[in-house]
Amino acid sequence: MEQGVTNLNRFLLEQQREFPGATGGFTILIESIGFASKIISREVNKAGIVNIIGRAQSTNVHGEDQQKLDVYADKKMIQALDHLGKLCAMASEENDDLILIPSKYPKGKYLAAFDPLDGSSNIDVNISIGTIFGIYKRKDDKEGDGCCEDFYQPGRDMVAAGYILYGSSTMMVYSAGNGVHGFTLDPSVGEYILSHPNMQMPDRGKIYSMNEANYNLWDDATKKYLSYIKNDVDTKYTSRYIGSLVADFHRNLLKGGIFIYPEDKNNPDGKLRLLYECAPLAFIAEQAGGRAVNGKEDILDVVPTGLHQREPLAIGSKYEVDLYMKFKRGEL
Ligand code: P6P
Repeated sequence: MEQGVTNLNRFLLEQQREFPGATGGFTILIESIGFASKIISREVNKAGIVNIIGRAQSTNVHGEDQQKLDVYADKKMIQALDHLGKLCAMASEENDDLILIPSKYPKGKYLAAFDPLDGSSNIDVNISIGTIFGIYKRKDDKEGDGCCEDFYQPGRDMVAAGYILYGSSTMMVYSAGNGVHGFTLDPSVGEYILSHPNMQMPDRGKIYSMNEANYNLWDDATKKYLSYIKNDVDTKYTSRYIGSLVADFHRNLLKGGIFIYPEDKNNPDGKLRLLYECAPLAFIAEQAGGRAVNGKEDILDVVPTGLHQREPLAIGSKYEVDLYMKFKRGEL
């Protein structure tokens, strides 16, 4: 009998069978993130219309007041995850403090960190944006509420990470440490369909993504690296910079290349957040054969000391990232 298409649920169940001890908790978590992303995708895709015709009413059918899309996305992620009994805490770019699980719900051993809608300032100009997530497991065997310190573990210890790209199509890309897999949303049935199994980042690329407006703020090593890349006449690099991290990363994952948001004179730790932006994408990059560094060490070896810690990021094809590290170490 022909197998037919593989949707996210089927893929997760097949993956789960490869882990005999699996309880299915992780599967429910990823499924639920998938559900939240479908709701977010629907809102993102009608944002333009809302701006044109305005909302029919000031509140939606659930009585929710009109909100900024990133606040809306944050609420949908929390609502999709807080009752599952799999999490003991969440951390979100939209919430300064740790998000605890309401007392009426059971708690679990996982921790979820996410940027619910990265690049939301691009919505007004109809540029792709994304949700980024990382799933950690509490290190101790404590029960009950998690705490900030439970998140202070190297990204290498994540149990899963991924993103949803709200672009020309909506795609979920995730890894649970067993390769990187991409699913494209079929809106006609509301299912994520496996479209990119075992994604591999090209060893080297022809694309660099950097906001060169910050050039004068960068250190000499970064300036020398960019000059080297630009003068590589054999490769003939091209510049692509969308200003939306998930979109820039996703393109480089498929085509090869490097994205760099380095530290600069005004931002000694760069702009991007370690816990729910750099680390989850670094997890994906390494699983796909690429690399991610902060200019000194691999992103996945950095232990956070705060939920919203910023970190310089250079991420993409191994060749371009290794070369960047040679410049940052003064070897070139
Ligand atoms: P800049 C979007 O605001 C974001 O957080 C990332 O998605 C994006 O890569 C970066 O900031 C762009 O920052 O300073 O170049 O506009």
